[in-house]
Amino acid sequence: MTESTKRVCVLGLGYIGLPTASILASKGYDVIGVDVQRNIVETINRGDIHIEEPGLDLLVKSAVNSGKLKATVEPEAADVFFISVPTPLTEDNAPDLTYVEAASRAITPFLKPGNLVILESTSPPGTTDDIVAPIVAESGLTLGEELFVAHAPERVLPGHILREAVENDRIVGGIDPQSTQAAANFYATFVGGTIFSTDARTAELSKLTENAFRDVNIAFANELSLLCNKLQVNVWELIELANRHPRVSILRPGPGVGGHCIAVDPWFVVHAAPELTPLMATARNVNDGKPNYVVEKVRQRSARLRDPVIACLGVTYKADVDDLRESPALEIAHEIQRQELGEVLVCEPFVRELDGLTNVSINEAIHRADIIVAMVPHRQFKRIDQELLKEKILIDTCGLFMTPLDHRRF
Ligand code: SAJ
Repeated sequence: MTESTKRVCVLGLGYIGLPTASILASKGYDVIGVDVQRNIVETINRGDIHIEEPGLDLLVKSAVNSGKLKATVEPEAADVFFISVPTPLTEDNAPDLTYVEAASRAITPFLKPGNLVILESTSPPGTTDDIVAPIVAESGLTLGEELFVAHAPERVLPGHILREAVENDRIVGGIDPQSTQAAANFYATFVGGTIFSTDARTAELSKLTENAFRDVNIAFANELSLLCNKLQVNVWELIELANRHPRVSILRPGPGVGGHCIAVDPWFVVHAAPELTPLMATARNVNDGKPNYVVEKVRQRSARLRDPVIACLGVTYKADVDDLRESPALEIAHEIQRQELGEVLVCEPFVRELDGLTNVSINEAIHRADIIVAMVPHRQFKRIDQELLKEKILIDTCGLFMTPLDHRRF
C-alpha cells in the first residue's frame, strides 16, 4: 500500500468488523463502516454499539465523534475494502457464502486502480481465489496489477478483541504475490504482531486448522468425561494427573462446544473433503452429542426425586462472557425445562434477561436446588462455599467443583 492509503471501507459491522473499523479509525484512517442492517448503522452513528466487547463502546464513540468512522448501508470509494461479513453454516453443515458474495458484488462498482480487497471472514479454502476474485474482477481492473485481493483470517478471542486484533501475529495470503505484499503492507500499519505471508488458500485453511485442532482436542476431553463416568473415575482428577506428563496437555470437558467459531469452522474443512476428514467430523459429533448426555444424566437423577428443583449454573457459551450464541449450556437448560424434569432455575450472572427461563442469584439457586448442574465456570461461582453443596446432587459438566459428572456422593 502507498502512503496515500487513507480510506478504508469495512463491510460487516459485527464482532470483527466493528472493532477493526474502530481500531483503523483510531490509527488515523477515514473509515466507512457498511452494514445491511440500518439499525446497526444508526446505532453506530450515534456513537453507541450493538455488541458486547470490553472497551469497544469508548473506542467507537471516539472514532465517531472524531469524524473518522461513519456507518452507512452502502459502500463508498476507498483505498482498502475489508470484508468481515458472516459465513454461517447451512442446515446440512455446508458453508453459506452468500454474504461474502453479496459484499464482493456490492464493492465492485466502487473499485479503482490500486485498491486492495481483503476477506477476513472465516471461509472455506478457495473462497478468495474462486469466489471473491472473479466477482471483483468484473470491475474490469487487472488482478495483481490494478487490483489486489487477499485473505487475512482473524484469531481474536471474544472478550479480548481490541488487544488481540493489534497484538496477535497475522497471516495474510493473496491470490498472487503482489496481492500478498499489498495486504502485508496494509496490516503492518496497525498490527503489532508479526505478519506472516502466504497464499490465500493456505491463509484460509490456517484459520480453520486452528479451530479444528481445538475442537478435536475438546472432543477428546469430552469423550474422556463419558468414559470416566462409566468407569467411576473422576475425570477432573484423571486429567490433572495425565497433564503432569511434560508433553501431555488435555483440554477440559464441558457441556458441549458453543460460540460461532469452534463449532462451525471444522465443518468448512469436512465439507471440502469429507472422505479425508473422519476425525474432524467425529469430533464435531462427539461435542454436539454432549448436551444430550448431560440432559440424560439430569433425567436419571431427577426421576428419583419428587418435584425436584434443578439449578443450572451458567448458560453462556463459555466462562466470563455474556454471549449466549450457540451455547450448549443454554440448550441444556431449555431441554431440561422442555422435558419437565423439574422446576428449572438458572443462575447466569452475565446476562440479565433469559427468554423463558428464571434467572436467580447464586444464593437462591444453591439454597433451593435439589440438583445443581454446573455448566459454565464463571469466576463468581468459584466462591461458592462447598459446605452448602453437601446435601445436593451435583452434575458438574465443567469442573467447577471438580466432582464426577454423576457419581452419587453420599
Ligand atoms: N471449550 C471446552 N473445553 C476447553 C476449551 C473450550 O469445552 O478446554 C468450549 C468453550 O466452553 C466454548 C467453546 O469450547 O463453548 C469455544 O471456546 P474457546 O475457548 O475455543 O473460545 P472461542 O470460540 O471464543 O475462540 C476461539 C479461539 N480459537 C482458538 O483458541 C484456536 C479464538 O482464538 C478464535 O479467534 C475464535 O475461536 C474464532 O473467532 O475463531
